[in-house]
Amino acid sequence: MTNEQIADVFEQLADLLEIQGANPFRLRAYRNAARTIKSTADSFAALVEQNTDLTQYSGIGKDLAKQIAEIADTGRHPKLTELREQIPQGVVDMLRIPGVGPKKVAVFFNTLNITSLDGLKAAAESGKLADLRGFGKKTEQAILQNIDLAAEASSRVSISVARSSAEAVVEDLLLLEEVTQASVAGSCRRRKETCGDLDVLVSCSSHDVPMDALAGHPLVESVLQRGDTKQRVRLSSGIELDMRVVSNESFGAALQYFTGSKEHNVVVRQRAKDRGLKINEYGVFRGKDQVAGATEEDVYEAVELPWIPPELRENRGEIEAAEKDRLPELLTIDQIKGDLHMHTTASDGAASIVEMAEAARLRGLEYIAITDHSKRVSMANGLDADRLRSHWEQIRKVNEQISGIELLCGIECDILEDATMDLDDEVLSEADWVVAVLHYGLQQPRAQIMKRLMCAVSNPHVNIIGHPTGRLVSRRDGADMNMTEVLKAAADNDVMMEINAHPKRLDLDDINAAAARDLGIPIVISTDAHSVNGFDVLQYGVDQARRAGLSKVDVANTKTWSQFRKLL
Ligand code: DGT
Ligand code: CA
Ligand code: CA
Repeated sequence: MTNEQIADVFEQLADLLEIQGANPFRLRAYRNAARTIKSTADSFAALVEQNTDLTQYSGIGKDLAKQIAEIADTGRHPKLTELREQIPQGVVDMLRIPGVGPKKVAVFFNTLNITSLDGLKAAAESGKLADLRGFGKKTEQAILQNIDLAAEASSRVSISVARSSAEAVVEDLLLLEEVTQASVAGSCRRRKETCGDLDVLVSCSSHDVPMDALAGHPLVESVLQRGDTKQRVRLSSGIELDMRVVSNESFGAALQYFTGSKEHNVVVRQRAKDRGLKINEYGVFRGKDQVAGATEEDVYEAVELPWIPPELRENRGEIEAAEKDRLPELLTIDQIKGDLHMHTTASDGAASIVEMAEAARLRGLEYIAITDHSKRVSMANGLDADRLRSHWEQIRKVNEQISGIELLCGIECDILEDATMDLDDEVLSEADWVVAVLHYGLQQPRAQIMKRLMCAVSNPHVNIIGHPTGRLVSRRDGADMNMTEVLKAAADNDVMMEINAHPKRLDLDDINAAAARDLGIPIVISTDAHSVNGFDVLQYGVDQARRAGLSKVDVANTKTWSQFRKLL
């Protein structure tokens, strides 16, 4: 169990208990514990294994320590299982509607007996919500606006949840003596930003061995279906997982087939047909003879193509590129040398400058930019010019004292609703690195959003636009903008574009990042870390860049410090 997974159990518990109207102190205890677990660098599962006293961590008492140990050992929490049986999934799904928390959900469930998103939509449409105490027309409208997005989201999970669960299952299957090969497949292997379900392939002489192991796996809540070669289970996180057992001779063909995408596979199958071959999940056949199928490489070779990285398999030009031997050499995570978007305790981060710098150095980074919030984000204790200057003073001091890593004095500066920058040019001109971002007024009309972005792009001190669209994956669409125009202006003004690596953002997305690359705009993949663990999300940004077909040369923070300094 990762810290994130353990924290997630407590967050779910708190939400469900709040829907039930539990004591606020209890809820707060669970939420505080979740926060502590998520922002601690040490693995709680490992601490449990070493019998470490967990009560030394803030917000964790004896009782919670016991619960953590149980979750780490079994992957389960009896109270959570009990609550899930009492509260319908449809009620839990309502929590995904932006602006709807457990308190509102409790009212829908307890007062109106609504148990599904459809039911909630109907109630909103007939004006029933506006009549509730503490609600109004405005809330009702907001719910109606966001409910479809929530309905879609409730059936898909973020790539971060998908990857950590699927990879944990595969790792454990590989420990079985009888299992010769195992791999993640499906959209998770293609690193899509969300996954509908997880797909896992195993090659094994016995079918019962991996199936029994999966059924008893700590992440698995229940077995939904068990056939001869396929088993479908539900994980405690709610997502479902398909495992298929195949033979070694078919492993490559099955991996190719179940990795998809369907669109990619349609073209591959047609190429097989054109060559008098037949391709399916068991292999590539000429008549009755199997000519390929043990590895993916030989499946592609049979249709006269080089192996194509899974992230590109969306039928978006990869087959043509492969045919001409022009597949990009995709970026890898070890090529990233700097991180240029992060927060400290000066605004809403959990760690100090030194702690962030040391954590970054430990991860092999050569340089970082500390980019706390500007004053408009008062909720996050954003900095005005005076505080910013003294913060930079601190950063310079740390930079002198610490070796092996360079610190840049940066700022995440808001682009205000009236199309001006939150901080004056004078102070921005003193920064090493300025990330300009939209946080507020994302609902403004396109013309105003464009005016704001143009203001930022044309400002001589702005280096990069951070999370350019402002979207939140499955939760909120980005601001209304003409991305092509924005990118052209960025290219003309030598402004870079960020891929924000946080799995909730992934902004730019794969398509826009490819468009930026095509215009020659340097891309920077940054974590937006708010704690030392925040650096962990880098992988998701790299995945998104790979889906965009980006190579090392396209990504500015692959440069070494001395090269990057020249770019600045
Ligand atoms: P998801 O789960 O919605 O995020 O997306 P995928 O791509 O993981 O889709 P899934 O789980 O339905 O199936 C996994 C892969 O198996 C899919 O990418 C391609 C292959 N596959 C599944 N069903 C079919 C089918 O009916 N025809 C073909 N050609 N391929 C299929
Ligand atoms: Ca899938
Ligand atoms: Ca599936």
